[in-house]
Amino acid sequence: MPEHQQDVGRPAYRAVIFDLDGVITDTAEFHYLGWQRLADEEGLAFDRATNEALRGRSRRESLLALLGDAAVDEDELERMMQAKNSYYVASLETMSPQDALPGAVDLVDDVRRRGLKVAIGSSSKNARMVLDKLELTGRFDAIADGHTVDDAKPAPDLFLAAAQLLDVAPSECVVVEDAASGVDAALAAGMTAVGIGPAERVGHAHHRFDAVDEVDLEAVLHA
Ligand code: B16
Ligand code: MG
Repeated sequence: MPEHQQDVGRPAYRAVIFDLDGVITDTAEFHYLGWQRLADEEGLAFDRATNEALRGRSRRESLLALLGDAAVDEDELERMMQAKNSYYVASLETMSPQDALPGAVDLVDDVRRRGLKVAIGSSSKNARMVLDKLELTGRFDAIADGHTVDDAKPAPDLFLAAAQLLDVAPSECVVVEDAASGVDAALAAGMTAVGIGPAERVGHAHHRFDAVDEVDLEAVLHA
C-alpha cells in the first residue's frame, strides 16, 4: 500500500509481539503434562479439553480454574503451583534450538528484515529460560513476561507493556497468539491479532492460520 494511504486508516505497523508458548515453541504441551500430573496426584478432574482453556493463562489462574470450587488455602496453592512448575521446568531440561516450532524463527527474522521491531509477550515466568534454551533471547528487542505485569492475559496489560518497552503505539502492533485468552488480550490492547490454531480457539482474531509456518506476513501487514 502506498505510504500516503496509510495516513487515512490505521498507522503502518512498527512491531510484532510474539507469544512464546505455542507460537515460538510447543511448550504448551509441557504445560499440559505438568497440570495433568498435578491433577492426577491431587485427584482432580482434568483432561486435554479442559487444558485448552488454560492456554496463555497465568500459573495461578490456571490452578484456580483446575481447582474449581475446591476450598484451598494460600499455602496449599503455593505448594501446588511449585509442584506443577517443577514438573514443567524438568521437562525443559533437554530443550535446544531445534525445539523452535517450524517457521517460527524464520517469521521473526522476516519481521526484523522488514525493519519492524520484535518482542515477546508471554504470561510465563519461565519465558527467559525457554528463550535462552532456544538461543533466541538476543533476537528480541523487548521481552514482557510473567514478571512484567500483575494482570495476565486476557487483560491487555502484558501486550501494552511490550509496546511501551518497544516505544511504539498499540495500534502499530501485531500480536501472534495461540491462545483464546491471548487473542482477547491483543484485542483489548487495541492491537491487530493473528491467531494460530483452530477457529474454535482463535477464530476471533483478525487473521487466523493453522500453524506458524503458514502465517502470510505480507497479507497481515498490508491488509
Ligand atoms: P509459567 P504464553 C503461558 O505462556 C502458557 O500458555 C500457560 O499455559 C502458562 O500457564 C503461563 O504461560 C504461565 O507459565 O507457569 O511458566 O509462569 O503462552 O503466554 O507464552
Ligand atoms: Mg501461548
